[in-house]
Amino acid sequence: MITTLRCADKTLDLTRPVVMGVLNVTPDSFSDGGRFLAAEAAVAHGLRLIEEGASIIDIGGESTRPGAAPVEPDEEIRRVLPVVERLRKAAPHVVISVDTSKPEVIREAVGAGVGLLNDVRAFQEPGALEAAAASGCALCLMHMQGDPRTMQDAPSYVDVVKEVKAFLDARAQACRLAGIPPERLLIDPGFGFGKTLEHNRELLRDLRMLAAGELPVLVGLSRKSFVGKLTGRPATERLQGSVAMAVIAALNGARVVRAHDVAATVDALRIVSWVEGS
Ligand code: 7PJ
Repeated sequence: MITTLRCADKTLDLTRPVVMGVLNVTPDSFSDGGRFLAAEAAVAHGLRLIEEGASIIDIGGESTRPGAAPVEPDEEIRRVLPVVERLRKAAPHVVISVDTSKPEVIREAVGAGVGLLNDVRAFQEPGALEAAAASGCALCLMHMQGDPRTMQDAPSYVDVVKEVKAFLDARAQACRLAGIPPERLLIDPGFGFGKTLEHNRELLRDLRMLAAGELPVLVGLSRKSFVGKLTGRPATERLQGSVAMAVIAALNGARVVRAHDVAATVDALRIVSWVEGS
């Protein structure tokens, strides 16, 4: 397995599982007295996540929650870029990631110095793969069935683990053909993206089927609705359930865990590293 991820001017050691902290910059997350204050508040939160032990900060300007509406590229750039620029200055050692599918946003983010491009559509939008290939950034390839507006209507698979793996293999191959070496790739089964509770269960239980390959696996389980279904808790009270999910994923080979509650997740992953003897 590849244990050193190349992220433009930085590298990330994945011999032990690390945490990617979630930093949403959608209007509902840091909305208050205007764009400048919103960006400052987002940067302050990002710095807190870094203090808590996040190795990567994932900045997202377009909600991909089930039913979410799309955002124009210019608007997404206005939300994300000031936060990328300020955070890079304030914390130059941390890998900054941007959660986007749009080539325009990718190019701006690369220019501002991000190290990782995280795309829930796995760089299938026109021009996205070319924009990503032209950077030195790492890419996270995620599986999704359908699109965020309708993906939870009726997800359907014959064999979810096989189908997700085949999709990720095909996207990794497309990346290689575009000149992106495997040292720049992460794969992600896309928990909750066009998946029923049972599909999520199979993917988590059989995560080794993905993690046994050469590419490191990233998982996003934090606060998702299936954690709510299992625990009966609203999004703000899903820390314990999310940490339990993170531990299972890490024991099954995940190398990057995307999380809102960074401090708790970092502690839990330390325990996993300890029991695995690394
Ligand atoms: C994921 C993501 C995920 C990756 C979101 C949420 C929805 N990126 N972006 N994997 N989820 N790579 O956090 O509830 O699972 S947004």
